[in-house]
Amino acid sequence: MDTGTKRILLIDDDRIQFRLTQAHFSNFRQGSYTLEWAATYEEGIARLLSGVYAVCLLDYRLGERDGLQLLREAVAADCRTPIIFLTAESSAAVDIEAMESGALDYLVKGEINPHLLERSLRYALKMGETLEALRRLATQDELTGLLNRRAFDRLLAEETERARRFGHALGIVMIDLDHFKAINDAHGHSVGDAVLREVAARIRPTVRTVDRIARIGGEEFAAILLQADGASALDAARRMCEAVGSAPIAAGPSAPLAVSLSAGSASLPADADLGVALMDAADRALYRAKAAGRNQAVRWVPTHDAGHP
Ligand code: GH3
Ligand code: MG
Ligand code: MG
Repeated sequence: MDTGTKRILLIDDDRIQFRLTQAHFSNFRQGSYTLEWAATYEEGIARLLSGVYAVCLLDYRLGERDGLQLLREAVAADCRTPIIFLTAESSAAVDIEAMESGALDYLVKGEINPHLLERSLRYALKMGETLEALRRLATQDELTGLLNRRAFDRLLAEETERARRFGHALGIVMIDLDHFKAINDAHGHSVGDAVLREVAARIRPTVRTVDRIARIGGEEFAAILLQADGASALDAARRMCEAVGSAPIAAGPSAPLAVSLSAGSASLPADADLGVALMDAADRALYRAKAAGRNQAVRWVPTHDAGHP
């Protein structure tokens, strides 16, 4: 756990509450925290979503708008900062609503003392870490650290929808390692695993940080490329081929292994209208790459399978 000073954000339209909270902070017994203050809804949400705060203390009353609204907006924006909700008086209805909307804890303002506040901060921090670890477990491929199949499917559905709504292009690349079974057979499963890890490490830097790469099967990978049309998706597929095929992989006691991959690319809206159809188009292009001799990238062209739906 990080032991450095933690930045805590207070979103509250009341300066007195800020002073009071600051005074509580100076009475903490352990842990090093600094308190920062946002007095309005707009400033609060912007600073919260910046992601630099360890915990956010969010007041129910925020001028014209209320903290529940801000809480829901933050959660909808995938905010990862733990939020502790502050209510003016013991009001069970608001407390319950806050917890159900995504707050990790709540404090009743009149009852707050340094001990209670410190305890709640520590609890929110711990709970936030646990949630983050669970999130990682649910979305990450353990072997390579890439996204897993489940996360990939969800992202693809979301990004397809977004691309359609905003009229953006969306590229996809499907990858399958060439003759991977032979590597396993000749060198063993653990060398195969080491190869898979190195392949992941090599293809990750070939795309931008906004693009997402997943291991969607044993020796199969896929990439979602934001705002990439057919030509740039093919470019990315070629870079991945090159990154893996251009230098042998040292994955065990024997000499470095020559590894290659085949890739198929497709893009929205040119080649498909739905994520599933997009994957299917790229898969067919991948099949063409295999049939054409492997170690290459092929872009989906509809005429390829004309007459063979
Ligand atoms: P092709 O060029 O036609 O794709 O040939 P291939 O041998 O790669 O194709 P195939 O699908 O027949 O074999 C894939 C092999 O990948 C089978 C399996 O032994 C291996 N494999 C699948 N998942 C894993 C894994 O997690 N670790 C290791 N080491 N091997 C795996
Ligand atoms: Mg395969
Ligand atoms: Mg294969």
